[in-house]
Amino acid sequence: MIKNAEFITSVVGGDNLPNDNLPHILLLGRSNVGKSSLINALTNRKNLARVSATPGKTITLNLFLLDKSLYLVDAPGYGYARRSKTQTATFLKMITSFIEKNHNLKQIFLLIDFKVGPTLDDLEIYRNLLPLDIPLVIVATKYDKIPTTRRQKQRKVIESLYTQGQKIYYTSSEDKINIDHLSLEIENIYFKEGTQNENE
Ligand SMILES: Nc1nc2c(ncn2[C@@H]2O[C@H](COP(=O)(O)OP(=O)(O)OP(=O)(O)O)[C@@H](O)[C@H]2O)c(=O)[nH]1
Ligand SMILES: [Mg+2]
Repeated sequence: MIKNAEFITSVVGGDNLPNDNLPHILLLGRSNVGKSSLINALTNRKNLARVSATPGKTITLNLFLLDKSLYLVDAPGYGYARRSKTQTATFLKMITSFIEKNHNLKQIFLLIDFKVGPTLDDLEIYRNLLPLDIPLVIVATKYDKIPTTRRQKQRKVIESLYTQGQKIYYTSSEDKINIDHLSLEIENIYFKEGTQNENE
């Protein structure tokens, strides 16, 4: 379980990152998919991910330090960033710079809305992320929004679209479904990185 979480800083790309060499996980997903709620659920805090929310939605990446061991990075939703061409360009530049320059980026969590299913935007981002050499994990959010009897069918739809062997987690920040499993996925990265550092 994640015991401690704090907001550290906002960045607009791969520069000015903390120089502590700790691992990073980047959260990507459409606006409203539940990125901030997921951070709050994982860290067991009500408002952590809103600490840095700037009125007018400045486009930044927000770094949250978990257990002094790993950064969870909240990105603006790409639906929102697509409001104008300039914003799309700014968003893509920021994400590309962050991915290219951040040698501590160990994993990307790509969030999709379980009820809505993957949108064209989601699939386009997925295709762009695949060739990068960074492990990708799919997180299907708002699992509580579909009744139990219809979940299996929707899972099949999602699993048929993400065919490159990515792990898929089905989560609900509202009902705390599989939040513990996703926590373990994160803690495995602390563990791996910690072990690696000891051997260096
Ligand atoms: N039912 C349900 N609602 C959720 C869940 N997670 C998030 N929501 C709701 O979805 C809405 C958007 O959640 P946010 O966490 O703000 O989404 P976001 O991805 O951070 O959005 P942006 O910051 O705009 O990109 C809020 O009204 C949340 O309460 C969930 O697991 N279940
Ligand atoms: Mg948010």
